[in-house]
Amino acid sequence: MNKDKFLAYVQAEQKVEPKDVMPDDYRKLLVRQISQHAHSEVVGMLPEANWITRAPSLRRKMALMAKIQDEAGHGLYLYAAAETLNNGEVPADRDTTYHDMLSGKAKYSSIFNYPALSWADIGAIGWLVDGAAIMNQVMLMGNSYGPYSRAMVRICKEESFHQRQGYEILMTLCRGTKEQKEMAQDALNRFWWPALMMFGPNDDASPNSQKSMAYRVKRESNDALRQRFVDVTVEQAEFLGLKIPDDKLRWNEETKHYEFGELPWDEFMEVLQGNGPCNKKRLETKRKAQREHAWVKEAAMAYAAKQRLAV
Ligand code: FAQ
Repeated sequence: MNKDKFLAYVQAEQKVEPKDVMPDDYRKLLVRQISQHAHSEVVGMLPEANWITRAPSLRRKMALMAKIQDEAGHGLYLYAAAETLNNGEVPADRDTTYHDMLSGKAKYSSIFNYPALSWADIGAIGWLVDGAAIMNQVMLMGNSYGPYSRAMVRICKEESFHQRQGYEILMTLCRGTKEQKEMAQDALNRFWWPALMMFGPNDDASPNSQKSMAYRVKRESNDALRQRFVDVTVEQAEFLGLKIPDDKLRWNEETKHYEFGELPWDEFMEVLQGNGPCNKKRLETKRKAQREHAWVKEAAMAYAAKQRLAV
């Protein structure tokens, strides 16, 4: 199939499946995005895992553990979806994609390079980080690659629960003591701008967007999704009695959207280059786990091989 025919096919909302013929740059674009998305899910477990032993009650601990376990599952669906694109020329097997993350070659979401310093941060991660992730992922349910699109349907169902558990943590803190409310405000102050940066660079500085939208991988632009996130989140902050840390934030009656200040793009670039507050720590934690738990993988592989021989 030539590229024009392929474009017409996906633009007519037809799904592409693993054995279908597809252009190389479509395959590469998907492997890049799906595997980076998978890395985000598994690195994203780390800031929250830091709070499991310190959750303030058994109920909170159970909900947090369930959420973190869900993120591991999301990573699994996504690595499996990426693997369906492996064709030798464009390597996408799990070991290769995972090692690209461990070596620092492949990216994961910038947001997970920020620390979770207080219990309120766990609320802010659920509310803002999962909230931003859902805004982006609802659009991805309609992407043109079948395995990725189906993985997103399952992931989105679980993300809604994550967002609510975060918002509920903050609601409890905001109705608590003065110190608890201050802790919630401090978490919002630190997570607001990094959450907005999750949507990626502005549209005019986004090198992949045009191709991705033509191939119906991305269905909406970085800026359009960021604007929608701001529009729904400002009102949620008002309900909590918290102030968004942006002096330029105001409702525009004509556009029916909130206007907001310029994002700290220098900080975004630093984080992408590996110089965020936790980049080195996150990668070292994952590398250490890979080294120290290699024997578990080897034992599982040996057991699977033995089972196959027995059949
Ligand atoms: N962080 O040309 P664009 C979650 C990179 S899941 C790091 O606009 P694109 C769940 C981008 O890769 C969160 N890098 O790129 C959870 C590209 O570099 P490359 C993750 C970023 O792909 C919650 C370059 O900048 N979600 O949170 C970021 O068209 C709680 C130029 O950018 C997904 O991955 C960033 N924020 O659009 C888990 C969703 N933004 O690859 C645990 C799927 C951009 O050319 C706890 N991904 N870059 O070297 C996407 O929708 C897209 O890839 C975007 C970026 C929108 C992230």
